[in-house]
Amino acid sequence: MLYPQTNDARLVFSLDGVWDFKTAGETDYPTEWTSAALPEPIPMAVPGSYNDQNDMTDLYDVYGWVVYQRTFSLPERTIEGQRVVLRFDAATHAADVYLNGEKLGSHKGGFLPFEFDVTGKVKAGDNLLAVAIDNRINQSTLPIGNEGNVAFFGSDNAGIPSVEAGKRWAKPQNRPNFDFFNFAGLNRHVELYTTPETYIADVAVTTKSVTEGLGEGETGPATIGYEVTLGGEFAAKRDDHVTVTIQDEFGNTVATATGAKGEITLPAAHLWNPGAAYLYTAHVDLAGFAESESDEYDQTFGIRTVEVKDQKFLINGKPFYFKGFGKHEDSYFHGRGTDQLLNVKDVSLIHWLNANSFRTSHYPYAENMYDLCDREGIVIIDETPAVGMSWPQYTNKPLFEHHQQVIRDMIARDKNHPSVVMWSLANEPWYDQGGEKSESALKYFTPLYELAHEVDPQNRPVTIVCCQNDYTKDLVTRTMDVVCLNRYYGWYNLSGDLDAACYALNYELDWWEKIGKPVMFTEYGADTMEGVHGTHGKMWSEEYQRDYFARIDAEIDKRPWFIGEQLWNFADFVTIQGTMRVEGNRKGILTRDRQPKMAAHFLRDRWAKIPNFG
Ligand code: BDP
Repeated sequence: MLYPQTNDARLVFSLDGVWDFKTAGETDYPTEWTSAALPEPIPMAVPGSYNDQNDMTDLYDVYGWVVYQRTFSLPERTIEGQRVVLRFDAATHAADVYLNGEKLGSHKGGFLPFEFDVTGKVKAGDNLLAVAIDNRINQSTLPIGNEGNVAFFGSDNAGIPSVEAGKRWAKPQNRPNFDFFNFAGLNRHVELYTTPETYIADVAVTTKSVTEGLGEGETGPATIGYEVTLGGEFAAKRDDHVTVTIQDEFGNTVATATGAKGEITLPAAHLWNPGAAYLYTAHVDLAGFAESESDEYDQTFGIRTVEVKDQKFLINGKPFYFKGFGKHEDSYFHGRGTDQLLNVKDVSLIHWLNANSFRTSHYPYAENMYDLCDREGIVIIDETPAVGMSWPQYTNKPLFEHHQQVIRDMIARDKNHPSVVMWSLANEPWYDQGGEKSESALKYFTPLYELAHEVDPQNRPVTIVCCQNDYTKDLVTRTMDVVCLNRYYGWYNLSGDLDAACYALNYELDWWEKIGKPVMFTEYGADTMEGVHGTHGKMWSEEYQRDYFARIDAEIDKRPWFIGEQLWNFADFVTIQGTMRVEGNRKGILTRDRQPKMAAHFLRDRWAKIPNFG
């Protein structure tokens, strides 16, 4: 699905702004709210999570449905004879969409785009758009929610003997099987856009070969492949009406090809490299017999290869070392709402820290962050929202099918980003129980691993991020292209004892060495309250976090097949309330308002000395 774009053939209308909003029921919403103005609505900014936008009601406590509404009008001349599409960059977690009282459809999953063809349904003049959104998560959604009275930190009924069997005193609430707060709503942009009736539906660009070993600023021959998919009535007959023009960073044409599919060799190509991005544009033209059949689209791309070989992660044939973190889309007031200013700020901090990469823990992020990373030479591990899984979900067929869909949609959306170098199928599925339980996880994830390889035109490496576990019984992690470890030796395990933590880590790493795959950290860290200090750096102090990274990092430095360190977390973030967290997860090396803790300075110095390649 192409990101909407305005050009000679297309027009985008933003539907961002202040919408009307109302909380509805736990399991439903009044149907009249979808066809007439909402009674006594409150204002709600889009994009943005609704949870932190109003102080008269506790929107952190919403469980179930809410309804968003707005009106908009379009000049007739802009939509006449055009295909008109209504697009949501995301709606978290499930949505029913109504235009002028008619239900357009539903979508499940809170982190990927979906759209509806509204040609003939959208009118010139006033239109009423209503979106009902459900924030409930359960055993068949991604991410996973617990049902019943199982809480992530703390519980409700447990341990209260006077509670009658089956009776719940606690109010119904989401019980995420993960710690980040379940921010919901229209977190991302909403747009209407037009295309001609016969249109460019998709563009995929791949790198076939590059000149390996090029230094920064050097050029050499490279071959790229492209495939354009057309949509609309005449799509089948128009493949030979497609022209692709490749433009360099300055907009100069460097090559042209005709036909919907082909290969192009550039004699002097600049490669996209971490820390040294170079972006080309594939300008795709569809020439029709009539204006309604003529379309165009600009797809940016980078020329680079990615491959796992001999326990190394190769970008353009050179061994890459990941320096960075897992992040969250999380900020004051916006919740998980798209915030370009914050993205720009975070990217500047990534540069300041001398980091080169991050993981989109624990869901695909808004597209504009990937665009920024393409441009800034930052490497991304792109993760699905499959967080909190465990047995018996590995035998849940509807969940498996949803997981397949999410993988397809994520790769379809992000396939052209040079910043994306690896797919993560899931975060910390619990699968080290042994026997039939471990086997069922292997049966569940093997086809997903194969699917990711199959649907990615660039065939990037595929991984799964595994939790602190009995690695000898974990059958899945070792089958991935890269072994990604979330490890908390010295925090959740062997808490406060860094000598023991280093010993246990080495013990485990000796085991992984025999597996023969490249290994990296995708999480390790320690909760740290800014301003807490101590001469001997005890847990929660800024000294402890710094010493923790210094000690653990010294151990991984001894292992040449250790291909990267992505710590947990870039910044503090909000979690569900509970007994384990004070104002959220404090493992950030930055505070939630992006100020550095002591460890950030240590890592900045460390990462300055570790090159991207080597
Ligand atoms: C890991 C999870 C991550 C948590 C982290 C923690 O992958 O989402 O925030 O632990 O507890 O298990 O800090």
